[in-house]
Amino acid sequence: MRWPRVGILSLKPKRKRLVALAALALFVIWGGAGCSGSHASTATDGVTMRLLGDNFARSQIVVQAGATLRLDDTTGGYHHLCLGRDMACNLHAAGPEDFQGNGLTISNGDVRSVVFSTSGTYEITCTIHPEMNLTVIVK
Ligand SMILES: [Cu+2]
Repeated sequence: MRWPRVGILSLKPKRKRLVALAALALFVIWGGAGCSGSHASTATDGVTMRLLGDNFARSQIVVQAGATLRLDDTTGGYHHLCLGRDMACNLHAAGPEDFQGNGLTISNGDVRSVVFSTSGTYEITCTIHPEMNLTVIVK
């Protein structure tokens, strides 16, 4: 009967430390989220690309480096966008974090903002719609 008591007693300081660590982690996460939210809302300049049901409104768009590209899907459809070409995500391509890897999804009615911070030419594709290729030229 002594074994469990000793075990519980010896765990108590560790649990206190765990609770303190969890509280600290929550504080850091909330602080970070508040920061990124305020940064995102200040980036208001940029250009808009309209999304249609199964394509981009245009196949090419020019953006200034550091400016925001607004993806306006208010009269569009459901899309899955990533860096790549012809429905295939290029998992190693450089570009805005939102489009990297498997990219992002956007639904009819949504407007998403993506910042292109580095000049260059970026290919964006939709993994759902075969015609959906966009070239973003960042100057
Ligand atoms: Cu699409």
